[in-house]
Amino acid sequence: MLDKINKLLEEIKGLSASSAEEAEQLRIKYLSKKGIIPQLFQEFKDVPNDQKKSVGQAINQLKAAAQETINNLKEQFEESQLTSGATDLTLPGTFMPVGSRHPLSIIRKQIVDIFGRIGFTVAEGPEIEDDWHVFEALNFPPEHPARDMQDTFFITQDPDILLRTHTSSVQIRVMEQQKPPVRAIFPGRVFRNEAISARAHCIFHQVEGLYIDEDVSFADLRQTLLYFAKEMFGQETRIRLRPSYFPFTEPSAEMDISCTLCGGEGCNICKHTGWVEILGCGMVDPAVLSNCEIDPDKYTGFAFGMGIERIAMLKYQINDIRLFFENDVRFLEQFRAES
Ligand code: 2U9
Repeated sequence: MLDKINKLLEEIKGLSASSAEEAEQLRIKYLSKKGIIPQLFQEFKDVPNDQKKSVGQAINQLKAAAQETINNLKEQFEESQLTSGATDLTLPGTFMPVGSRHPLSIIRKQIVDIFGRIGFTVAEGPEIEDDWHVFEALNFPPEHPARDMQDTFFITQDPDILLRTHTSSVQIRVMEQQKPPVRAIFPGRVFRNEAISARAHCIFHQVEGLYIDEDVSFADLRQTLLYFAKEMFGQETRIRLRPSYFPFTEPSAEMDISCTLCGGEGCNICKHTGWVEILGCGMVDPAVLSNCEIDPDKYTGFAFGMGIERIAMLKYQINDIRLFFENDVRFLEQFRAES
């Protein structure tokens, strides 16, 4: 019996398999219920008592050796399956880079939210416009320089079709369709035929606003814009209005805020004046209301307009407008944490 066991031990040490299936066949042959080794345990009953101890030890050693050898053979195939391209679900997942919002989108959302809290809705309109909605209805005289080829992009031979130079065209469309009260803001992309520099671009983004109802006053304009400035730049922000001129508003003004960097002490951002211009505004010219068939004797309104790039440059201290349009990830990534 011991001879038989030793022979089997040698046989098992020399086992090999070329596939997981072959290894399983070996397990069945040696270790399954009717396999060779369980069979030896049956035969063990007939071994004379004086040999039981040594034969028993030998069978146990044989069984342990068979289990170890066959397990090793099986593992070898499990490993080679992994290296041959099968998916290992226990590996850590692939890193997925998370994108970030564009700074102009962040600022536009902030502006929309600030005005949304005091009842302004949002309206949008086409970028390709006609002369009426961009100039004529807004009281631009026929010879106004903004109508010139130098300033406006015309996209066909037809001088009536052009890229909007401001989102005021959307206000005209809304007023043509909807009678007062109108209280809305108008974010959008606009186009001006300007030389590109650190300060100006031929494409930029505006948010304009319009409030038309009975008894809307310049005081309403001022308080609304003061609220906006404080929400956008901090509660300590002060504003001042300087007289200006636009064809579509009368009276018109430009609004400055106290410098966000030095608080009014004087620095490079405010060119040592303590004030920074952020938007234009005014009371809607009665002629513009008439053009949209709104009775200027019954209704008054205020309007304002600002460049989103300008607000973003001030808030984030960005000194070159071209950065917004280059899509350089080193620039864009810096706004990752913002919503
Ligand atoms: C209607 C009536 C009035 C919109 C206004 C401004 C003043 C203004 C500029 C700011 C910087 C454009 O982006 S910018 O270059 N805008 O100064 N915009 S009042 O007035 C309107 C608009 C529509 C029907």
